[in-house]
Amino acid sequence: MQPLKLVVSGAVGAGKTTFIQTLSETVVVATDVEASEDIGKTNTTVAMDFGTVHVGDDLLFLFGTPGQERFDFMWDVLCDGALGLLILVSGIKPSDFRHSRRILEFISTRYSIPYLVGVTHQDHGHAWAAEDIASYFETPPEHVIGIDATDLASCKSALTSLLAVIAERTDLQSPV
Ligand SMILES: Nc1nc2c(ncn2[C@@H]2O[C@H](COP(=O)(O)OP(=O)(O)OP(=O)(O)O)[C@@H](O)[C@H]2O)c(=O)[nH]1
Ligand SMILES: [Mg+2]
Repeated sequence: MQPLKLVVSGAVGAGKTTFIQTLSETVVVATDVEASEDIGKTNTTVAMDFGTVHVGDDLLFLFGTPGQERFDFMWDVLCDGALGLLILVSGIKPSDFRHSRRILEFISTRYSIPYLVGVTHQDHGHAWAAEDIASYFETPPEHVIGIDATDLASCKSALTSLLAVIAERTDLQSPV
């Protein structure tokens, strides 16, 4: 069976690399290097992350994009043929919400693929909740989920929700 390709995107530090590292059953191919400018953390992804995970009999390929805008050209490379998109937003970085919303609008329009928004850092007491981000992004609340990207059960739950969104969209597009 063909592996299913999913893309994980979002702003710098949203938790893309962490999410893929938490879920992957194989050693993650990561391209993190020391950031050459002040982005609020030491390392950043410059090309992609790649990991794999099974859900039932399905093999999923997880591709993570870089967060910095200067690497936006990687989106075309990584989103080609993708079945679904997970946009991660850090729930403790409200200063990034506007940029994250732009990423969601740009990427979902350009590639027209089903998406789920994951609000990370839910293990921090003061993180923004999924329903608040849904309202800010003007996105149906069922398409936004809170995540702790360091926790396997939480990442699996997000993956299951994304697969449900993909299945829902596929059903809608199937000829009757
Ligand atoms: N506690 C906690 N830490 C998180 C969570 N998500 C990410 N982090 C931490 O946040 C930092 C940044 O996470 P990364 O996974 O590198 O973020 P990224 O989106 O890949 O960032 P770029 O590649 O620079 O765009 C790391 O120290 C992670 O451990 C979360 O849900 N909970
Ligand atoms: Mg990264």
